[in-house]
Amino acid sequence: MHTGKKSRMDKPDPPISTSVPNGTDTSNTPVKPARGSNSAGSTLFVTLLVAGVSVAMTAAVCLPTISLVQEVRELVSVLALREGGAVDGPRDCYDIYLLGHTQSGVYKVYPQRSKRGFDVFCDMDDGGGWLVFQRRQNGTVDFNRGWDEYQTGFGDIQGEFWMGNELLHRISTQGWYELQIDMENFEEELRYAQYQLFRVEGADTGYKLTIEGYSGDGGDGLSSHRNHAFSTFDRDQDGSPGSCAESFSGGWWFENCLTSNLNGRYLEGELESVGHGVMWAAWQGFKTSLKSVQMKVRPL
Ligand SMILES: [Ca+2]
Repeated sequence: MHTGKKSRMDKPDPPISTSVPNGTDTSNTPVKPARGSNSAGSTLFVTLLVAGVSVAMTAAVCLPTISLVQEVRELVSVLALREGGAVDGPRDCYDIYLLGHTQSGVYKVYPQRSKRGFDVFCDMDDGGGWLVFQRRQNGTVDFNRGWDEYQTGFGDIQGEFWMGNELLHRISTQGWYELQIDMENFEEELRYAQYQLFRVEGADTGYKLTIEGYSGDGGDGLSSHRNHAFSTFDRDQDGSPGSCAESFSGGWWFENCLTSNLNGRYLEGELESVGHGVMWAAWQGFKTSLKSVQMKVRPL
């Protein structure tokens, strides 16, 4: 399933009315917060709601029906925000794709029905709807970072970046996600690796990796890292007596220690020592660093 569109079978299309992936953060919707206690605010609001509906019903006698429908929709939206309800925006890039956006770029998503939106990069090629959470392409961003930066993300979303483990966790656990890794070496050969199931567990597990079902032509460089927590030079949670992140640089789901490290140092081509560099041993062996990589997820 490397290419080709597909339908999202497991969930209905999101409503278009509240889905605005244009950089607008609906958490900033100018809804005046209730003052005083919540119950007082709710009571006042319900009173206003009843009064508003009564007025609207009266007005409906002489106003077009569509106005009444709009009024009710707005009231329901305000009620949802007031009461801490969810914003029914796009949860991932595939939702955005279903809304008709076919141009790759930065969009806002609301994973786990959060009220806050997050800017992510969507790859609308290759079948469309891919959410890119990692990219290497020229070595302009240093990937040898500590735990906190890998948790919250770093880099340039238009260039090289790591989206962040916490957001990756929230996105990958809101359903069933597949992973695809696109790779290129310095001979400009292209390969990919795809996994039918990919998820990153929560911070309490150390962002443990769940991964199953390899296919592709780049070889399986990740299954051996299955069930391992994420490690950085300042948080060793690997399967080695030493520290893999210290030895090989970057943050990764190190075991003892690695068959891949796509967050390794950006080196060019052949290496003098094994395991360093942007490495995917199943394709290029342990002594070759890749030219470009991107990692992306899409709901099954
Ligand atoms: Ca260790």
